[in-house]
Amino acid sequence: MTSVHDLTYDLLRRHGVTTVFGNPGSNELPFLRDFPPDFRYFLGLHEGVAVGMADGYAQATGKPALINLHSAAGTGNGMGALANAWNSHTPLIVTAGQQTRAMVGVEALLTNLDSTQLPRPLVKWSYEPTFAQDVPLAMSRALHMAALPPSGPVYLSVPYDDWAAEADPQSSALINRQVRAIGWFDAPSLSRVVDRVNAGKNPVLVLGPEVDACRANAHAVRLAEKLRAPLWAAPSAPRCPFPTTHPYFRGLLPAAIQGISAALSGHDLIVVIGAPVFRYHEYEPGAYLPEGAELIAVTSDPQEAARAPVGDAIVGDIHATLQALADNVRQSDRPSPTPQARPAPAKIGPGPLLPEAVFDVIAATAPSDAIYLNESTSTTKMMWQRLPMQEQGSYYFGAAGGLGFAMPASLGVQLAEPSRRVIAVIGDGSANYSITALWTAARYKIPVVFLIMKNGTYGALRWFAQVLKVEGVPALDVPGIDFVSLAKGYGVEGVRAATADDLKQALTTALASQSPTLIEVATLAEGF
Ligand code: TZD
Ligand code: CA
Repeated sequence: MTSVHDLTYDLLRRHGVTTVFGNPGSNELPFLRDFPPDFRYFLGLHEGVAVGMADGYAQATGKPALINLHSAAGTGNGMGALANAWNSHTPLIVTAGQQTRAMVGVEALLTNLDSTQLPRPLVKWSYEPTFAQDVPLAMSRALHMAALPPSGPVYLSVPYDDWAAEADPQSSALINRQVRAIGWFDAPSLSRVVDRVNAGKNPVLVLGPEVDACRANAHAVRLAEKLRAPLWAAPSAPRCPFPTTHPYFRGLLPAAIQGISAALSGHDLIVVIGAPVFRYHEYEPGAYLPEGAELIAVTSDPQEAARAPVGDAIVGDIHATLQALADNVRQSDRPSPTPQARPAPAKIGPGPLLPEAVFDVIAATAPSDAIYLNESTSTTKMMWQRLPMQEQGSYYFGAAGGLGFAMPASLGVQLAEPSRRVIAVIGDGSANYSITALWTAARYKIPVVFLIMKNGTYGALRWFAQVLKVEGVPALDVPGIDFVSLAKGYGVEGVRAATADDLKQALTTALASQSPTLIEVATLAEGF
């Protein structure tokens, strides 16, 4: 006989899903029994770390990743990280062990009450099989649902006695099933878009994370160059869709209604690809678009298309759309957009470094294909200005703004990209939400460089308090955290850098190492 357990592992294997991220409890032990040698398990000491790692891994591989959490409490601990995964369309299969079927009714300890409701609304689909033989079908459906566009997290709760049950022999047919979404343009739809783009007198492109996620960055460059259109990264972009060193690149759009229309003013056509219109943050009421501008958006997500307050939208495959546009738009003879001035090197005085100076040191020291994770919340704009990000998959940021993403996600990205170096730039506030990721980095020797920007405060909140004109808010400072000691406690090499030279030296050593390193650098909290 074949057990539900063995058939499910065969199914996962066939989908190439042989990496499990998790934190186990008693309900999960029957799933993890006789863990096959061709599978690997990465233990997160907190579920936010397990989900964040899987998020980074799935985004960097472009494939679904499997997570195994402990019942309701484990799911709850992972929910903050799930908010980020939901917003970045990350294909994740979150599984959780349910109490054994015979004891769910009496609500024995570790019963996941209303299990399918718990992770909503941060999953596309949520399910608990009604009998053991339904588990392989449920897992098959979860794998397909997570990956189909718009991709995203799904949830599967499995009573622990199901794994030992005998599988329905017909379930083996699931193993070879393929389910694919294919996206292309029919000729009339394509020529309608191409005609509109060609008709633009002064178009501008706004590119979002989906461009990077579907590896269409090179088509984006081709499109921009054919149109001779300047180009912005979408507001709050959690990935970098375009080489930041390209002369047409303008930067990261501000995340405010008024700020966006100001930045895009003068353009008669705004073409948004792979982003919602728009992911705003601070509220600056005003016109959604500059005077006289039209907008066309392309997204894989019907919700994003439907909720945009202005413009037309196409729901489709981002890679196919960018390729078709780049192939079919007319080569413009407009003058090329003038390159933006590079920021001047930051001043270096005595005492703590300006954060700009930290980025200058990183830019001068890191390899050109380095991958950056950002969770230094008050320095995002200068990071985009100062760090060269040229290759696909060079930048990741928690897509819901939920802190605790970057430390674990950097581990997942590094596992997916062993030949590139991963540098996670993290604020001294943000570093605490998933600090136990340090242990996982040490345990599995994942050579991420954690660079902690220590300004002693929740800088972004101080800035926001100014925006909102609120005073007297308690709890905005986080002084006195010794990250070098924390690193050592979790088994990671920790160093303190006080000057730009120290930092360069520490970063050079860290990048030459095969093990993780944490570098703590004191920075100035400017303007707040
Ligand atoms: N909790 C969670 C899970 N996510 C959040 N985004 C916040 C709280 C609120 N928050 C922000 O949005 S930014 C921020 C907080 C607490 C300050 C982060 O401070 P930092 O970085 O030290 O990491 P800066 O550069 O000093 O802002
Ligand atoms: Ca800080």
